[in-house]
Amino acid sequence: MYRSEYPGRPGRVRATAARVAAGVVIVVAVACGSPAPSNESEPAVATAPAEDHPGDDHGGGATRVFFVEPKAGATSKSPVRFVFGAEGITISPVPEGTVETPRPQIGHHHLGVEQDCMPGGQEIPRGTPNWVHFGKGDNTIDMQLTPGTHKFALQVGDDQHRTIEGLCEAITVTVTE
Ligand SMILES: [Cu+2]
Repeated sequence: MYRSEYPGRPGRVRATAARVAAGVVIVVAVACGSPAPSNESEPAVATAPAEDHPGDDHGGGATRVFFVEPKAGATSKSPVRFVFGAEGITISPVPEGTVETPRPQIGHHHLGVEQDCMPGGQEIPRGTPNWVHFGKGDNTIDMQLTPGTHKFALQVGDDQHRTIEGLCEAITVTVTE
């Protein structure tokens, strides 16, 4: 009897363990693992201050993005849970198919690992562990990180994954064992 033992790979692909070149950080990106971003169903109304100069940054109507956790300069054990917050802009899944025109006042999160904030209007790299896209509109990720101090940039991009001016925050986090 013919026995074909196919020595193929085990058919399981585990969550892409992306290794940053320098071996500094090992990121286990499970961004797409959370299937229920149901808390995003309610469109956050972007209130433009009616009587203020557009672009002026008054407390009430400020458009900003920020780390809910960890806090800037925090010390944390691995895995580190990241939670992102945004104000004045709606965080929403990227529409399927080719996006001809990005929807105004709408974006999604990106987490840059060992990255600084990017200038506005630039395309956020894809296919690299250095930038995790949260194209489903989600706002949290657990990351395995090596001990040491790491730098993260939380950057909002539009439906074409282009940075939106001013919508970024960068922090450092120190990871213990
Ligand atoms: Cu993106």
